[in-house]
Amino acid sequence: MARLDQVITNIVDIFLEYAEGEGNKNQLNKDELKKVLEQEIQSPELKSKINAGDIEEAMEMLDKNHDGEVNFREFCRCVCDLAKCYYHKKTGKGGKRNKSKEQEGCPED
Ligand SMILES: [Ca+2]
Ligand SMILES: [Ca+2]
Repeated sequence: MARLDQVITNIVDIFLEYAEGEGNKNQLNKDELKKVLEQEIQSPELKSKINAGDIEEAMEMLDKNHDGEVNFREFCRCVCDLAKCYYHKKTGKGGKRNKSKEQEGCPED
């Protein structure tokens, strides 16, 4: 499978795998979200962007329509935001490293 094929199917498969754990099978509740963040994100750089240790905060950040769970659309946005953060880190484009103000959706440490 080509790399983008892989990325796309992975995003969908990971979401579905965790979402069908309990409750609504098309949404991640707090426990499910915590598991995804803990198990599917290992890179410290990305982990620092979304803290599974404070799941209340992570949920608030991701749950754009405020229904208490993360749907696929919200999950995609999260993955996309992480990709953008990684891109900025790698290229130095976008977020300024020594800027005191936090970048929207991509806080710089
Ligand atoms: Ca669920
Ligand atoms: Ca939601």
